Amino acid sequence: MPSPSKRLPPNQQLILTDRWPLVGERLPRDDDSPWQVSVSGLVGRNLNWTLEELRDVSRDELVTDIHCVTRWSKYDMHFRGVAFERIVSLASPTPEAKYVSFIARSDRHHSTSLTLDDLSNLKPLIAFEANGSPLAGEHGGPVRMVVPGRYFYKSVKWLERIEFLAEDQLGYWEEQTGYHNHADPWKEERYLAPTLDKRTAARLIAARDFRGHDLRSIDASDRQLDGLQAQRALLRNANFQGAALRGANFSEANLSNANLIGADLRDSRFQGTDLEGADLSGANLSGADLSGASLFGTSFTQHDSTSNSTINPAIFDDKTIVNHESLEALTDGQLQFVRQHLAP
Ligand SMILES: Nc1nc2c(c(=O)[nH]1)N[C@H]1C(S)=C(S)[C@@H](COP(=O)(O)O)O[C@H]1N2
Ligand SMILES: [Mo]
Repeated sequence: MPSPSKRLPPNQQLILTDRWPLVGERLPRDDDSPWQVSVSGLVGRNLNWTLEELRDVSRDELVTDIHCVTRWSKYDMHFRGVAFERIVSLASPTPEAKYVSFIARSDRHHSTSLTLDDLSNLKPLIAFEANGSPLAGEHGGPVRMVVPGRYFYKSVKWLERIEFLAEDQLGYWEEQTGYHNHADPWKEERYLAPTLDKRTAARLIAARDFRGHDLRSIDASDRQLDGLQAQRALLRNANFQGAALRGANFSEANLSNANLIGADLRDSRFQGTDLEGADLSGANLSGADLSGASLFGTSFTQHDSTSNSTINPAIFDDKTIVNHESLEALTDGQLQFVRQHLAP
């Protein structure tokens, strides 16, 4: 365990202790057949349990901190279930097995994978209980993976299948949204390198029209983009630091983990925008409309630990709109700041 001062990985924020945000799918597949958890692939023995049988394998405990890629963290979660290493012993993977894919009982057959080496170091748990109660359905109940030491997208909810493989099988988020396949929060392995080529990026920036485009990780820092049209654009991890974005329209866009530090966002629109993990420190939000925006892990100011004070605050005026419901998602420090500076 890292020392207390080093306990929070870089650029993460602590969520209030009584909160546990919901991320990704909300429910398992609607399916009447009995829930089974199977182990297959490159193993000496295929295994197949009912939930009761799996629960009876052991009652192991795991206390761990959760770190979501959208920048919220939660300390000291207590989980109970079956240690993954027991499954490895029971299934005896063959020497060719190098990867493990965890597949969910969900409509999109959600999955994620890890190397067998990482799994033996990280000691994950097949969890049935969290903090003394059965796992809530929305959090992956009756059974989910909990993988310590990786961003939480490596922990599949509603576990149904475990496959031992010779070649990697990229998971849902890794494939669809470009989340990093290694996902180490201490190395900030959030995203793979951008796939967008520089010429396309330059052309779209010149046209100031991003509508509906997939522009993940685009670098538009310090650009003149007043009046930008970016409705429904995919802008995860985009860099708009210091950009001029007066009157820009980001309605229904995805700006998860985007850098908007110091941007001029006067009279801009973020209606229904995903701003999870986005950094708006020092941005000018006078007249901006953030109604219906999702604000889990969003920052509006930075905290300087040396002077223990707030630095680089966002600017609000009496025309800035943020819904009460959206504020619920902020971390404590951010909430206090916004409450103090936003007109009631
Ligand atoms: N089946 C399934 N598992 C999933 C996801 C998902 O969308 N579907 N999202 C992942 C992500 S990104 C996170 S942060 C955690 C969220 O778990 P929680 O909703 O219990 O907080 O689940 C992970 N496991
Ligand atoms: Mo996540």
